[in-house]
Amino acid sequence: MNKIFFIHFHLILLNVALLLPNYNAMAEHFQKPVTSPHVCDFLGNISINGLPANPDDEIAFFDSTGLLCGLFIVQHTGQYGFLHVYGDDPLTPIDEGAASGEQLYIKVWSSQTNAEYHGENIILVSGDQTGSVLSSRLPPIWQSQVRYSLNIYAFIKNDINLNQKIDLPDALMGMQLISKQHTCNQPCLFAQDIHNIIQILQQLSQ
Ligand SMILES: [Ca+2]
Ligand SMILES: [Ca+2]
Repeated sequence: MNKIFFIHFHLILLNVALLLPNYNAMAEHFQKPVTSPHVCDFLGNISINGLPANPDDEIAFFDSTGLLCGLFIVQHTGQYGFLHVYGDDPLTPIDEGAASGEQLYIKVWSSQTNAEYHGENIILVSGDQTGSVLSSRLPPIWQSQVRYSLNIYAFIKNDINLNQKIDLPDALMGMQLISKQHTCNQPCLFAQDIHNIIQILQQLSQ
């Protein structure tokens, strides 16, 4: 076998690998979506509990009926995409995914903690428009053959100190944040009440 054929064969394998969706390798948490010829793409930053998401963390997109129609396994820390979100193919009897203009929902899974984030534990921020990639609408919607930039922040709601559990230090930090934001002229009963509650929480958390 000559060298040129060997290199050519490997280039073909590489091209095939690049064409395949990246979840063929190893989705551990979410199921793989059914593919269709109609695709809307998303990309952007992804963080979990204030830190960039790790390789093997998973992002899933759902249509408004709860059908999983997009999946991406993080490869580069803190980034995702292009994530293909599949649309329904009207020529097939099954429902493959979203319709034009349909709202999309997102879930995130941490491979390190095995925790799933969704609903009010996800904050979405439109990314910048660059070239053919548009800044995503909020909430995100599905449009065929459009690429959107969308940053995803997954976190545990009320975990104010970002230590992945909700306990007294979170309540204490929350009250301290309120007291810093609140200003009023003396005498101020509200500020005194806040101060007293902070003292109680400090004693309880010791
Ligand atoms: Ca269909
Ligand atoms: Ca906490």
